[in-house]
Amino acid sequence: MLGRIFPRPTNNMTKSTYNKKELKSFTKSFEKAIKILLLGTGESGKSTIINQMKILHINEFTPAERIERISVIRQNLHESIYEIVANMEDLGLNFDCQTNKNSAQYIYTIGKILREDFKPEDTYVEHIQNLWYDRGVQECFRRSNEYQLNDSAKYFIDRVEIVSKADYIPTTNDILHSRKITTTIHEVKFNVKIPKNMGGGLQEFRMFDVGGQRDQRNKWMYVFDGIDAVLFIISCGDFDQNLREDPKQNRLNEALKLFRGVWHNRFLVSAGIICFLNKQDIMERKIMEGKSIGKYFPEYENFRVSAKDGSMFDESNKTRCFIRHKLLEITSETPRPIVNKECVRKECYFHFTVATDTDNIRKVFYDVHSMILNDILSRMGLL
Ligand SMILES: Nc1nc2c(ncn2[C@@H]2O[C@H](COP(=O)(O)OP(=O)(O)OP(=O)(O)O)[C@@H](O)[C@H]2O)c(=O)[nH]1
Ligand SMILES: [Mg+2]
Repeated sequence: MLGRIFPRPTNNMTKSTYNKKELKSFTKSFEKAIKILLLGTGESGKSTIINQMKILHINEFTPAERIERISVIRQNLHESIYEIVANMEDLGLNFDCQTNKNSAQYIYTIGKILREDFKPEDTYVEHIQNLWYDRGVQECFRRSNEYQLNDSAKYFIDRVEIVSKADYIPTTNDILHSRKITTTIHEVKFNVKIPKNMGGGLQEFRMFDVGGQRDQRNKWMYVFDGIDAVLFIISCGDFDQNLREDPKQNRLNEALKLFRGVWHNRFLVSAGIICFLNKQDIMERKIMEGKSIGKYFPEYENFRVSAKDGSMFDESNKTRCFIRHKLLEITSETPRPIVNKECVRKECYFHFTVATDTDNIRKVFYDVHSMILNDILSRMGLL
């Protein structure tokens, strides 16, 4: 049961009192929007999901919105190469040659934050390309879990020539890969069609995006009221990284702790919980590179994948099942006593996602929406 994922029926109808016509008018009567709150640690992918909702259910980005993103993207790109070269020495790495060392010096001289009026020129592009082909820099990039680097570093450095053009306009994919920390509460509203066999019409959604870093979480409670479902986003690619805000704390561990807090939160007890196990692409890439979650979670070695969940010998499959298992352990913990027993949460729904992939999110959101509709119908006794 999803908790209060749909508003409760307000009349006393029972199964025998419904017919198709009534169902249609009843579904139409759900004009109250479904309120979904996105929660999760910093950089888990919440704002990227909001961007996907814009693409799928509102409209693509307007020319003005694209232009507005240029400076964010250029800053993302610059900060990425800056962080990589700044960490070379700490990791005991050397540049291939003096020319590349000079390129690093050029980047340092600009500084970490680009000036507002910064215009990338050909020399800027050349220096970044020199650095990107450097074997020491590549090794430093490969070891980026040892310091803080944007997940889209490679995406933008690979595109340095395009991004630096004077007439550059970000593509939809560029916007999905860009990173801008959330520090306020954002709301998006959109309508989704209800299938004809479920009564037809339109369902309004209201989605709330909040900042996930530690110092942003005190704002969360201002949006808890009236929330029908929480979409908890957890980054599976985080298993070998530490927090930006606390470099001693493993990011995945932080996400699990945060999930426990949300699951048991008494102000959210009547909200349904849906969990996106995000950044499957990054998790898979890391495993291909020979990294293992077992180094950070020793219990992984003894973890067994059940037959229905696929191969035990596919490390990516085992890793994602292990992370889901850690979340399931939390959902099966004894709940704190709650006054209204009807509100005790029973289940959490899991989806493996890549938030930057529109096709993946289209499919997952379709499943989430169908599940919500089925939930309301079964609560009405119609399924
Ligand atoms: N490769 C890949 N990158 C992703 C995925 N999801 C998000 N990202 C990237 O991760 C970065 C952070 O994503 P955001 O959506 O800004 O994260 P957030 O949860 O809103 O972070 P806060 O606002 O700090 O709470 C962005 O550069 C995204 O493009 C994914 O599934 N795969
Ligand atoms: Mg955000």
